[in-house]
Amino acid sequence: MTESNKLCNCRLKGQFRIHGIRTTNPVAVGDHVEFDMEGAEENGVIKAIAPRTNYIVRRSINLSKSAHIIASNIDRLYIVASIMLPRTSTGFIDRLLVTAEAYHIPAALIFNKIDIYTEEAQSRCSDLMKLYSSLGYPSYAVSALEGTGLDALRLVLSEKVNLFSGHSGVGKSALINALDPLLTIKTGEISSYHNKGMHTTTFAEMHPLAFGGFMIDTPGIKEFGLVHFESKEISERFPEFRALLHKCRYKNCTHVHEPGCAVKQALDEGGINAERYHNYLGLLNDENLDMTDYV
Ligand SMILES: Nc1nc2c(ncn2[C@@H]2O[C@H](COP(=O)(O)OP(=O)(O)OP(=O)(O)O)[C@@H](O)[C@H]2O)c(=O)[nH]1
Ligand SMILES: [Mg+2]
Ligand SMILES: [Zn+2]
Repeated sequence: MTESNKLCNCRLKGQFRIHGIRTTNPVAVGDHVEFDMEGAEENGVIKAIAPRTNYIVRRSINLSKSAHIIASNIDRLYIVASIMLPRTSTGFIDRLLVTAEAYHIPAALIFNKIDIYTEEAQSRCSDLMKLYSSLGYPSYAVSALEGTGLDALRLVLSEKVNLFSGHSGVGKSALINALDPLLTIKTGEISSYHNKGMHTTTFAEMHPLAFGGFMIDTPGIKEFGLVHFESKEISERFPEFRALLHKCRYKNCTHVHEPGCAVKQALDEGGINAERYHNYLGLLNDENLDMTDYV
């Protein structure tokens, strides 16, 4: 898209290698590029990719030694979640939040499908919203189906580059369509057998919003490949741990079994949420932890 909002089909010229990362896709959704018009002025040739302010990668399924850039130059990553149909666990949410922290992308949470929540699900939703807002992740409850809560969301999305991520079937594409009725992105059914989505969106795509800004819709993910984190790094990606880290007796404290651990103390005193701590342990023990291979 040119500065005057004109769309052009572009191709890449020659070899592009972005410094530092081996990727399966040289140009990603969200990249700012320079291109020359070719032939009949309808097509372009990309000759340069501007440095990215940030990007988010997913490890490639087939080519284990390289990573796939999902998108770049993102203002905010929204984890689209649901308490039901399909359920999003906090383990999944925290893994994505840690990833966003690692890539220096501000993150927020959207709980969709509130129209179908049972009383129990509603109460779980409001507990999680309280928890995550208190950690600095703005949290929203919406229904794409009924249009509930969309005005508040439009307000924060407008004039920004936003990315929606989350499990298949939580309603990422449906929500984008509901936010901007001019869009007609394909949505899919929920499998009645598994209560899961059918992976309807198959590649990341950026959509301009009628009310200003851009939405990047992405394919549903099962789990998020973490890229070269060290144990010490993980605790730094938990904002509520961060302030306590220098108070632990041992400098290399893993906050698991060490005496004089400020994180464990806060956990005992209720200053740290037990579920978050549990998810921290999960990440720490993750067999995929050492993923230096992937980048
Ligand atoms: N009841 C209810 N259903 C919704 C809501 N939002 C989306 N759905 C339904 O959920 C199903 C999946 O929606 P999609 O938008 O395709 O989900 P997605 O997250 O884009 O899924 P992938 O593209 O596979 O990652 C569709 O049948 C939608 O109609 C909602 O707020 N309430
Ligand atoms: Mg989709
Ligand atoms: Zn500690």
